[in-house]
Amino acid sequence: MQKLQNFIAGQFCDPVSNRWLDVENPSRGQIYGKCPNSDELDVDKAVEAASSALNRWRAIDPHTRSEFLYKIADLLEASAEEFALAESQDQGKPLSLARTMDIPRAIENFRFFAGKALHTSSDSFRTNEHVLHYTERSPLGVVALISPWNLPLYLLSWKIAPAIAFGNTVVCKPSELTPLTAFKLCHVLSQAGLPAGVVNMVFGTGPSAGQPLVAHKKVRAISFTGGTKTGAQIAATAAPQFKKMSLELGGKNPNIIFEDANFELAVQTSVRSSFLNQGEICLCGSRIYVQKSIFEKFIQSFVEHTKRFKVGHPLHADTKVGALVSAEHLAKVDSYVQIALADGGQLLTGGRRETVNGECEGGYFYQPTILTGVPHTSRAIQEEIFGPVVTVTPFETEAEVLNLANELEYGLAASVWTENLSRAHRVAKKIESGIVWVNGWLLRDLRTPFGGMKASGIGREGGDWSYDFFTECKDVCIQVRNEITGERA
Ligand code: TXE
Repeated sequence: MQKLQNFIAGQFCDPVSNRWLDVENPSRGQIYGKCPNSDELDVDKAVEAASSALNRWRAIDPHTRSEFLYKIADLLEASAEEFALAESQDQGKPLSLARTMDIPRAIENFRFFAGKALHTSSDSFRTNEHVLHYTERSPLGVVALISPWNLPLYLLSWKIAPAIAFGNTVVCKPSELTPLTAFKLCHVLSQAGLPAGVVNMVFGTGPSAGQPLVAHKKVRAISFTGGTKTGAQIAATAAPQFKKMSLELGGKNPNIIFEDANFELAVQTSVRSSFLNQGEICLCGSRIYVQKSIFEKFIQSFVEHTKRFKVGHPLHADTKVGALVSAEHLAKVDSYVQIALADGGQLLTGGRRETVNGECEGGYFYQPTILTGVPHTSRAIQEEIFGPVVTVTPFETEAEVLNLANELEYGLAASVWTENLSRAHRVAKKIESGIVWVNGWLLRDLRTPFGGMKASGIGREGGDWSYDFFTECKDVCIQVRNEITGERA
C-alpha cells in the first residue's frame, strides 16, 4: 500500500491530526494507498512555509526562476513513463492518453512559463514632455492552487508553473480522488532543488483542506479548476476578503455541424470531442447539433465510429476509453442517461456500465453513449454530465442553433463545422463561450486566453493572461519638471 504525504517547507510530512483518506485505482475498483485528509492545522503550516519563502523567491532574478522551471520540466520528461503510468492508475484514463496528452502537456506547461518568465514586458505612457507613466508588476504573494481530478498533473502544472515563474509562492490542493502525480511531482521539485516553501502540497477533501486554504488571511489569490457549484462556494468565501480569483468551472459545450461541413473530419473529431478521457474534460462537446439535411447520415456514421472507440483495460494499447474516476461518478453519469430516457430520449448506442474482464473486473467502466430525441429542457442537456454521454439534436437554421447553443447557463467552449468562411466568423462571434474551435477541437496554444463566461467561470489564464492574473499591476508616474517654478526638477 502506498502512503502519500503532504509536502510542506520542502519536507514530506504526515497530517497533523493524523486523518487519512483511501485512494483507489478506478480501473480495478481497488484501494492502492492512502493520502492525508489535511485540515486547517496543515493548511496553516503550508501557508506559513509559503509566506516565509516569499521574499527570497520574489527577489530571485527571473533567469534563475526560469532555470528552475526548465529543470523541473527536464526531470518530469526523464520520468515521463512513470508519471503516465501513475496518472492512468489514479484517474482511470488509458495509458496511451496519459503518455500522449497529460504528461507531455505538464512538461510543456513548465517549459512554456520558463520562457515566459524572461519575456514579460511593461507598458509606458508619455503624457507630455514632463510626465511619464509606466506599469510596474509584482508578485501577488502566497497563492492557493486548487485542481480537479480529470487532468490531474496537466491542470495542476498549468497553475504552478506561471504562479512561481512570476515570483509567487504557492499552496496546492489537488483533488483527493487523484493525488498520485501531485505527490510524485513533489519529489521532482525536491530533486530540482527548488527552495523550500516555494511550492507546498496539501492533500485532503474540499471542506477539510480546500475551504481553510481559500479562507486563509495570508492567501492573496486563488486559481481554481473544478465544478461550478464548488466555484460558487469558493467565491463566496474569497470575495469578502477581496482575494483575486481565477475560476475555470464546468462546461456543457455545443458541437455545431452545418450541412457543408467536412463530413468525415467532423464525424471522426466528434468521436474524440465526445469521449476522449471518458468524456471527463470540461472542453468536451457534449451537445451535438447537426443540420437536418445531414442528420440521418451523421447519426449513422457517428454511431459506427463510436462503436469502434474501444472501452477496455487502460494499459492495453488499443483502449480508447478507460474507467470513470469513481463509483459515485459512474452512478452520476448513468443517472443522467436514465433522466434522458425518462424525458423521451432514444438510445443509439451505449447507455450502460461496461464489464472489462480479468483484473479490471471491478472497474468503473461505462459505454460511450449517444442519445437523440432528448427535449432541450431535459437536465441531460441543461446540466454538465462529465462522462462519455452526448446528445445529438437536429436544427434547420443558423439562428435556431445559436439560440440552442446560447440557451444554457454555461459558456466555456464550442466547436463549429462549416466550410463557409463568413458563417464561421459570424457564428464564432455570436456563440457565448470563452473558446470557439472552427473545424477542429482541443487545438491548444499556451499563449491564448483560456477560460469561460457565464457559469463556466471568471478570468483567463494562458500566456499574458497568466502574467496578468499572477501579478499585481501598479501605475508609476514620474514628473520631470517642478510645476511651481517651471524649472526642470
Ligand atoms: O469537482 P470539485 P468534482 C465538474 C464536473 C464534475 C463536477 C464535480 O461536472 O462532475 O465538477 O467534480 C476541491 N473549497 N468538473 O467534485 O468538487 C476539491 O477537493 C475549496 C469540471 O471533482 O469542484 C478538488 O480539489 N476546494 C472541471 C477541486 O476542488 C474545494 C474538472 C475540484 O473539486 C471545495 C472537474 C471547497 N469548498 C470537475 N470543495 C473542469 N472545469 O475541468 C471541493 N474542493
